[in-house]
Amino acid sequence: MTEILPGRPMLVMGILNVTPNSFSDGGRYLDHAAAIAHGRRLAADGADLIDVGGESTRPGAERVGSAEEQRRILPVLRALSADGIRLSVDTMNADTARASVDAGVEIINDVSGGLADPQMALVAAETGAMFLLSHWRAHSTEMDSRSNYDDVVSDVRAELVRQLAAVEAAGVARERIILDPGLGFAKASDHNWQILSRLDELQSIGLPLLIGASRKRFLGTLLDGDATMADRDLPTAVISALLADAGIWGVRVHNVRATAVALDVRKRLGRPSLPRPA
Ligand code: PMM
Repeated sequence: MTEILPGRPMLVMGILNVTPNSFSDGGRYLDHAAAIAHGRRLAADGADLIDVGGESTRPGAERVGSAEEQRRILPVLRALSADGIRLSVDTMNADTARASVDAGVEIINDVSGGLADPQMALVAAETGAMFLLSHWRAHSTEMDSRSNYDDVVSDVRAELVRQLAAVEAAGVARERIILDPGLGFAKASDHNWQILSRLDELQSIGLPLLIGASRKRFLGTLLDGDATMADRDLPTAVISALLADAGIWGVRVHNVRATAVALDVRKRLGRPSLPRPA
């Protein structure tokens, strides 16, 4: 586990949503065999770690129960883990997080930052998994109405610091926590751009940052109205390269190949090299 501890080079997390309704890949990998095959492809494309989720958090999405969530993801996690592929789980349910760690997961990626399930921080503490703590205000059915900020960066920072304290108080070691501003979660388009342009204010908290910009709605504002989801991979990859320059710990992306190429371009330009985590 030490290879992905904070302070290491930028990590590329590949996204695998085993859901019928995720905004960009919903329904494509609901079948276990298709999901496992895609996970293997992402790893071959250069993902350091695959983030597997069984519940969509797209705006408006309804919750699924943790039993169904686990039915979707556990066989996929077990198969990828048996291949030696490193894993995180994208879940807001503590029992799913625990079962996923048992299946070989190293990072609990809770987009609610421990707010949705009061047991989550305790499970993170007990299992010793790393905890990816995102800024979050409300579930998908109401998050769009919660995007009111005085100053989005200061407010997100303050709320992250507050939740960080709560998670630490539950016993999660600070050195096992990674922060994420939660792009698209209770954020209007311009909020996401402001966060990306002022990441140093979040880095000053002193913990590693992971950014999930991939294919999100705000990138669509750069593109023609008839642009496809895949068209958002270009701005996503550009952002990945710029984030590497900014010293960001990791990115969560759908198109791993595009981000890997962007990082290679950076390297050819002589920017400080980014050896991949082992
Ligand atoms: N975004 C989504 C899901 N999980 N996890 C983290 N840590 N950060 C994110 O920005 C994030 C996430 C929504 O995107 P998806 O439906 O494409 O997975």
